[in-house]
Amino acid sequence: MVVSKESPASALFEEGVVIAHVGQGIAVEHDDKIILCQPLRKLETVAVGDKVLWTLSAPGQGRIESILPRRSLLARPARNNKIRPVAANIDAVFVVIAVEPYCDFLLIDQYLAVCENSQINVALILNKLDLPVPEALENELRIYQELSYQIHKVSAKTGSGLPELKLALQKQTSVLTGQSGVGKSSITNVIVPDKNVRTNSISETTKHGRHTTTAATLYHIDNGGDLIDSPGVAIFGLADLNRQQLAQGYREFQPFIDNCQFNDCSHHQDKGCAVRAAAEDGKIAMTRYQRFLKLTQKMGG
Ligand SMILES: Nc1nc2c(ncn2[C@@H]2O[C@H](COP(=O)(O)OP(=O)(O)OP(=O)(O)O)[C@@H](O)[C@H]2O)c(=O)[nH]1
Ligand SMILES: [Mg+2]
Ligand SMILES: [Zn+2]
Repeated sequence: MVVSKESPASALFEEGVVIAHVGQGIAVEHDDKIILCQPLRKLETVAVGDKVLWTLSAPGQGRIESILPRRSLLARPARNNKIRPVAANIDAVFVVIAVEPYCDFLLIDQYLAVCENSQINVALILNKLDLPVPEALENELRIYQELSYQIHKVSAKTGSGLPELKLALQKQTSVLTGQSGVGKSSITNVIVPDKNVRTNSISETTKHGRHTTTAATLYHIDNGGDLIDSPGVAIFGLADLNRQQLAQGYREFQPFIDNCQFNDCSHHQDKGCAVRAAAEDGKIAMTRYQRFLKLTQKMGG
């Protein structure tokens, strides 16, 4: 509890954690209770995981007065070239992929590159192991394993692999991210059994998941960890990465980048590019290199 000198009318500042956006309001958790809060108008956008100071503005209603310093932040692009914070104080991102729907590796590489640049730990979760795993998927995943990305193989349906995953989630704040329908909420349901996370079946015809989770939500695990289940849209993107940072975000490029002939090498058709040479020599996986090129094009050349 902090006593404010400036606003005697609302002298009691309490600390809380933002656990979700609810309509126009923000759910803040304090002492096992959840208070619906409005942020002060001048405040920058509040993110799930933010630690905030709030005051009671009406019975059962609060006002967020300030956001405490963040130790990390995931953001996504918003209108007017702006960046919108989506999750704060994150220690680890777990990118969930599944046997189905078909894995979008461009999205995976994007998540990995962002985490490499934000000093946030990142690992993969392969879900739906109760279904047969196509060889092409196994082969692509092997590349990530060789790059020392940890892959947790689980089935939310049978529960296999989940006790091990729960251990990896302990004593830290983690985010589950990934395409719609891969099973983020289903995994959350098993790991946080007292939370009734809505799940929906994938539409049989399109194999596209419906966006069952509409807002990132923070849950507590009984082993001291916090888990944020996020919606199946890109909750963070290349928002504030430039081209150099994207290249650094491909961790296997790092030993080659300094050997490129030009400092501003785009690692594309440039003369003397060591990264491209490494991809052609098989020292860098061609699929990863090609996705890098695709992402740089997406960034505008
Ligand atoms: N066979 C199988 N199906 C699963 C498994 N885990 C989840 N599903 C199914 O996959 C579908 C999508 O699961 P969700 O947990 O809603 O997926 P999500 O990633 O949270 O999706 P969004 O909230 O839309 O991002 C549901 O029909 C689940 O029953 C699994 O381990 N095996
Ligand atoms: Mg979900
Ligand atoms: Zn180069």
